[in-house]
Amino acid sequence: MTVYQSLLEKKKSGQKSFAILIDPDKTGKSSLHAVIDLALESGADYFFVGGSLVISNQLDEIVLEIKKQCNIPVVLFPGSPSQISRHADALLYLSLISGRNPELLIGQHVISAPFVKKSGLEIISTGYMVVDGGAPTTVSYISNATPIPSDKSDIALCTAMAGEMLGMKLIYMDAGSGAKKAISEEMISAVAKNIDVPLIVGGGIRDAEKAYLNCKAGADVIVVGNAIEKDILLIKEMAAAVQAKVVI
Ligand code: 1GP
Repeated sequence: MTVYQSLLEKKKSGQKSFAILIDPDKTGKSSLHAVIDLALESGADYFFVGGSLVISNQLDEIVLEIKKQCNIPVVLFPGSPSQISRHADALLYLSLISGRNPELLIGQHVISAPFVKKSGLEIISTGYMVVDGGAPTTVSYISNATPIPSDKSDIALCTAMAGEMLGMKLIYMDAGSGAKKAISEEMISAVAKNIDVPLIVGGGIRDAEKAYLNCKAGADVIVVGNAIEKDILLIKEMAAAVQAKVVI
């Protein structure tokens, strides 16, 4: 089963997913092993690997190490076309639909298309929406694009609807890694009610309660990176919150 098929199956059965974001710059081998052990123990669904800035040369090594240790699918979440490892299972092919920077909407895709196609990776077209996280984040700075204001749920829902109608298979709403303020449940719910494709939500999620509330609001996949880097044991709590039956 492809990664996208697994996402669709889970959505159909109302099952939520928990994705652990691994930033290759911040992850050494020993901490990676500890994260993998906890991910297996807690039933985490995916590893997302990438970041807005990847300075180190460790991407392949990290992906290979995860693949060696477990069967949890590895999904690339690239900040630039250089962040591609053919050893991963799938690639979120991100177009920054919340911004008006043509390079991140289509420009970089054109330049890297032959290379991406040759990688043999499962390519998942993803409408990427950056939402204001209360202060500039790396992604909001690097993308050179204005994030969606955090209280403008109508802009978010129209953007997501447009992305879906353009044929994108996923919508990823992100307040940016380490965001001061995570995306509100109100905005998540407005978007979730208006699209049929799976909805990924991340950025600034620091506790299990917020992970649970985001699922209740309609997120299908919760992505957490920063909080886990600070306290690895959060993996268990977060996974349990995401797996908890959401009562609506
Ligand atoms: C960032 O959505 C991810 O792009 C995860 O954010 O690192 O704040 O959890 P955090």
